[in-house]
Amino acid sequence: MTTVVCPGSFDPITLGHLDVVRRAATLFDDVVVGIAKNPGKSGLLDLETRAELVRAAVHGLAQTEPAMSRVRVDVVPGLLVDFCREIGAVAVVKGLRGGGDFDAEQPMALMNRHLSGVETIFLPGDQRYAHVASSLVKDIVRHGGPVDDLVPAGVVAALRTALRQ
Ligand code: COD
Repeated sequence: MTTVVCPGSFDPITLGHLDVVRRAATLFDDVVVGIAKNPGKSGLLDLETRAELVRAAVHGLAQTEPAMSRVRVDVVPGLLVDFCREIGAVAVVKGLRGGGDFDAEQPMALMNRHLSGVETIFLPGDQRYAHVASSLVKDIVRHGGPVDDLVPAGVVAALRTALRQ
């Protein structure tokens, strides 16, 4: 069995993230979505809410895509490579929307391999979601705009609740 981790802030999960997880699940028999805190970003949703939204999205897709029923969701408490070691993951899978994502991801990929030998596999993001980012989704919801076709069910309600608090 080959275990891989799809890590992210998922604040919140978008259809772009979900497409990467879905494609990872067709390539690997054990996929763990790792919900991590990015110290460079001020989070809106708490980690458990993010995890619940990802679980619901994965579960929803499992109705039509059997590979998704094997996907697990967990919170990454510290370094990503420590999490990978704990669960026996050999690689990290990340989506790239373009060159900007690659520039941000390459140093992390090299550092993670330096620290632990864990490799990073990049999947090109689907063009349908190349403009989709969690930060933009939050901004649109904050100003009352429509994002229902960019995120899985339940996300908009969770964002509205968090923004009211
Ligand atoms: N289409 C395709 N891919 C997408 C899309 C989209 N529309 N949106 C996002 N993605 C990809 C991103 O490029 C990224 O690869 C991944 O999905 C997650 O994105 P985010 O925005 O949810 O998460 P980030 O970028 O804030 O990443 C958070 C992490 C904490 C996972 C990341 O920063 C990381 O791996 N950190 C390593 C922490 C660590 O251990 N550091 C020390 C050694 S480097």
